[in-house]
Amino acid sequence: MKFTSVLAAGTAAVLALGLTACGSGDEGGGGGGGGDDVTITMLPKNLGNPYFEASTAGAEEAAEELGATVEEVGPDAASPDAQVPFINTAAQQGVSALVVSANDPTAIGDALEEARSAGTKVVTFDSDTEPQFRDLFVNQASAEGIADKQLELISDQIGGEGEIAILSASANATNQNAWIALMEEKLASDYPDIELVETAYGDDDDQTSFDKTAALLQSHPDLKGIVSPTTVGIAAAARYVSTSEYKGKVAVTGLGTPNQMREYVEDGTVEAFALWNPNDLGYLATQAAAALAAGDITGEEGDTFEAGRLGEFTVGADGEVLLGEPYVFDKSNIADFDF
Ligand code: RAM
Repeated sequence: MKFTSVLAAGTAAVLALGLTACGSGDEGGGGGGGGDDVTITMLPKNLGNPYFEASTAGAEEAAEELGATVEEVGPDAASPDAQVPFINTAAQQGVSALVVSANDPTAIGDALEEARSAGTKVVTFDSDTEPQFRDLFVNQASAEGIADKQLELISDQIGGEGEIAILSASANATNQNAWIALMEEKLASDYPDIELVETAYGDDDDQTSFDKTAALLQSHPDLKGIVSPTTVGIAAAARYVSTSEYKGKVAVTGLGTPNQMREYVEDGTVEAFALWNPNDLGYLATQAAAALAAGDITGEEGDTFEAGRLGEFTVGADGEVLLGEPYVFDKSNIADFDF
């Protein structure tokens, strides 16, 4: 069941079912790949981020359905080459597939190449490498869709004019940098009265993001809004603003998880923000990894595979598989979600 179609149904009960109840049963019926000998290493940008905890839960659900095993490993800090030792270990262990959200488009490239030449399939999800380093990229939504949605949100929330800042994740993150580049382009062409005055980096670290929020607000006294395209950043920015003189004056939006943002939506700090379902993203990436490992697909454009409860997916250009489109959360619907 796709997140988008569940949302279209608009039923909280169905949604809860879609998000939580699908882990049980359906053994072996989930998709094409899998089997007892399929081993998958899940490597998020860093550990301790609820977003990746949700994607790993989705990976475990898919692995259980497929009869595969999944192990999550990862660094504490989301720095460019911190994932290299984990990739090397996975290659030495001879795992069937590595599912990785990249902290940098090239820094882990050599390690991934070595893993692939040892026979490990590589699926990037959430944040890609350059395409030559992996077999597939499972993308949460189109970069354009994600960029446009965040600009719509901030523009609505500041009345279409004024200074804004971006509080991003780490400076090299492939996903955030792609979205920011598109937001900059779109701002210039479609939002002439909004000025992006600074982009700061909180490194997907809560305290750093909190401190950078304070610094942005101090350096730009006319700031009307902060767009944070990271679940760690937006939660830290909202926490800072919620107890400050800026509450109700400076808009905070971007990409967040409902569980982390609920209190700030309910107390009026945050009007609306967006995301997709990270659980589904990890589930889909694991299904794709298993299909590659089983030889059901090679990652060529036009390849199709069954992804369990999410249905059939087709590999697009540049080895990309698309989960869906971003979804907006606000006071009217946030109580319906639990992730
Ligand atoms: C953080 C990470 C992740 C990103 C989300 C929106 O959890 O930076 O890569 O996709 O935010």
